[in-house]
Amino acid sequence: MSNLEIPVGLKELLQGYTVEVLRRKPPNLAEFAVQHFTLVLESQRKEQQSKKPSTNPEQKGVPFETDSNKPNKDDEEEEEKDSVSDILRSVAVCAEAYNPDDDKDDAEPQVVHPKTDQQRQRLQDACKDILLFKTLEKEQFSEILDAMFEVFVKPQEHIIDQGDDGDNFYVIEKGVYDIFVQKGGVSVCVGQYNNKGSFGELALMYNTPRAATIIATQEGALWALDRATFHRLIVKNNAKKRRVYEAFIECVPLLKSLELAERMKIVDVLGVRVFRDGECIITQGDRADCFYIVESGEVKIMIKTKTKTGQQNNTEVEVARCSRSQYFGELALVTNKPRAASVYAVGETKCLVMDIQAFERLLGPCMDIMKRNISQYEDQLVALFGHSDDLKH
Ligand code: 1OR
Ligand code: 1OR
Repeated sequence: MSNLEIPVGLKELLQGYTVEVLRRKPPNLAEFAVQHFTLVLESQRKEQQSKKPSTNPEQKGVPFETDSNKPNKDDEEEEEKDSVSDILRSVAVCAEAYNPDDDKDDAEPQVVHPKTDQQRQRLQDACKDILLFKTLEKEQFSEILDAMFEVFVKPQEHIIDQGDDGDNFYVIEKGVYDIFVQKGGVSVCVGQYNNKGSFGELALMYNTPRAATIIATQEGALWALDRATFHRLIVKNNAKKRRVYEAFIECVPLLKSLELAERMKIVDVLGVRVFRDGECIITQGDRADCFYIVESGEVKIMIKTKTKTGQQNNTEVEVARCSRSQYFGELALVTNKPRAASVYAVGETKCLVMDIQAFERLLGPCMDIMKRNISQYEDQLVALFGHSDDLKH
């Protein structure tokens, strides 16, 4: 035993693994060991590789260089025009698109931006209704809060420019932000965020260029989440969400005409909210910002109408109910008017929720069906109350 030699580096290697285990508390130690040591090996190889003049061939999703796939001279000259970091970036971007379930992300170091209690409280308030965070486990949500950092913006500042690569996802703490989209070479304002909501998720989810330009109209405060953490936690969670909701979303009559890929994009941006029996989900007269699909339970639609002399009736009348796979909350979004009715949960009710920007972006193809149903509300209103002023405003 005395002549047993401990190989150089073994202690550090095992220590590194032990520290990561204690820090991350993985559920499966063997699986985590494979991930951890694969990363160690990769970084060792990268280190060796970076001493060579060629670009790094061992990035995620890139084949090893062999005699048969070595770049030819022309390619090499072309590549030299780009900086190594540009190439690595584009490699990472391509690879991400193919591998939402790749567990390598899990072993990436956790980003932590320390915050004061007051900052954390403000951050928590800003994030409490963010739909993309609604289906996360508590632990993942808390990791996201740790990773977010504060960004203060000035009037006219461009937070995002259409066509750029995506760096961060943003949650609004305060401020008003215009959304511009290029149409036929002209930049058109297609919407606005008013002191709440979030933006910048699309480029990070789908590895696409930024789809819109976002400009602050006044001084504002945002919380940003870096691309890697967004990928590690949100994109991963979305893969799970797709598995859970694929079958349900297929059964929603409103969405029948959409392609599978379009339905999956809806699932990606959906949040889930659970309401207690009797809880008010929508209040008549409020400004609208969301659209709902009932996943389980039931809701009742209640209306306070005006009398023929134009006075508001204070008693609410039940006019309809929606249950599993039916939708509500579209009317105000389509007509750009205040909510036409109040909506209450009947028993515990679970709804899938989509924000107005996603509604406009993704539900265009379903607009005809919604409009047809809206004209039925009007007929019903006339039948019940003798006029349809409350829907038309
Ligand atoms: P992103 O990472 O592409 C720009 O960066 C962000 O603007 C985008 O993520 C969304 O979060 C946000 N179409 C595309 N992106 C939009 C839109 C939008 N609205 C907000 N964003 N449309 C406007 C819907 C009101 C559709 C325009 C045709
Ligand atoms: P919203 O955004 O106005 C309230 O918020 C939601 O209630 C509304 O969208 C519809 O989705 C839903 N009249 C008005 N809103 C209705 C009605 C309705 N039914 C469901 N909603 N009528 C019932 C017709 C069967 C007509 C009233 C007599």
